[in-house]
Amino acid sequence: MDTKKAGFNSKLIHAGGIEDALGSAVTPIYQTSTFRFKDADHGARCFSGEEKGYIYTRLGNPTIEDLENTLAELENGYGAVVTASGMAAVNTVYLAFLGAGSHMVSHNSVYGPSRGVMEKLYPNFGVESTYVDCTDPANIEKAIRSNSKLLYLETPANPTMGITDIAKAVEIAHQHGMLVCVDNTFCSPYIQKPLDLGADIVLHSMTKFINGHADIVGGCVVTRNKELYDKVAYVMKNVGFNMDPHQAWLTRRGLKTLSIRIERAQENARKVAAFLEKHPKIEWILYPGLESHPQYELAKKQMAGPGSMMSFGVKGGLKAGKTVMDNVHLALLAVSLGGIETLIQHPASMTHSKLSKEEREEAGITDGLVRLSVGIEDVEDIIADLDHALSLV
Ligand code: LCS
Repeated sequence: MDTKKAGFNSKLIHAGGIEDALGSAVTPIYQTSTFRFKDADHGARCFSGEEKGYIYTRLGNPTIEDLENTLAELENGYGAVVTASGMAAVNTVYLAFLGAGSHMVSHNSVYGPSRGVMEKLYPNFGVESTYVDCTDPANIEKAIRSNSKLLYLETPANPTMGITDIAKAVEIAHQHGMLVCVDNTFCSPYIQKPLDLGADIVLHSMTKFINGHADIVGGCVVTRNKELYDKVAYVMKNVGFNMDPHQAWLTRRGLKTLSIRIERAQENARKVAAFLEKHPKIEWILYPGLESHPQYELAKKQMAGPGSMMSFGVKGGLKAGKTVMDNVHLALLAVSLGGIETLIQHPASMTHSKLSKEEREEAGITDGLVRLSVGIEDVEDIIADLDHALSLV
């Protein structure tokens, strides 16, 4: 079925465009490393690009392509590449668009390793970076230098839930000839479509909402046009960031239920956030669906819903937060997010522990911050679990 003009939910189920010869309802797992040519000339034509054909799984595979085609359609992009992890997607973008003498501007609170690798590894290759609070567009403008090539955003940011105005940031970056990449992991294309807001590149850790079942690690990069697609495809294929066909198949299966998973998790999250906001032992909470969120209006404008991620502080700081994390029973004390199960974790000692204390504090990742990814369980059970843990503080 041609799903180009179909609605989002129909795309989730039917997009991909790979049909197998036996008419299977679901694109099969082509668990093969290599593909047989009909004859030597056919092989040569496949390599020259004269004829479209599969050659070798790192360069292309029907199960992987089915997932890539679907992601490109969902994000309204030209094309997508999928990668072995979200970090492989992040590094695909860095390698494709940065090099010796170039400079990147980014938000100070992004996923820890996305910043860590840029500050630790990329200076070895002559790449510079500046991290500022991009929720204030004036800071982006101030950080731009004559050699700035890429504005790398993550919104809502992990784990501070800070929201950057994508359209405004794009306007500023494009005036300076920079490309804009948005890590859309916290939203998925069901909630936010950065390319529609003017961004050039969008990426995901598909480990999270896209797959949604906490059983694979994966990533993807989607681009606005062919020129950018060719650059990310070159890196993915030649650095060898490619995804395995079985992993791609599981991800494509998980993706089919994206809308209903997100709607349910979001409905639960609204209720959990309302519960936490009025709980006497909660000091503060940041959730884009609460009017108390500093960018509540922007979230309403830019996102189709507030999602299911939030962070909060318990009165009594880190010690009190640990009491909560150590006493939940339904929520898993585990990193990752965006799955069907509720997860709770402590960024300062876990996902963002490799940043310096100063970097964390400047970014708002305080020692007392607890991050919650609300799942699709019965909301009464999630609330009772948190209520019990909070009662022990
Ligand atoms: N981007 C964001 C926003 C992320 O949250 C993560 C992982 C990545 C990229 C990297 O993706 P991965 O390689 O893990 O698939 N975030 C994690 C987190 O917050 N807890 O555990 C992993």
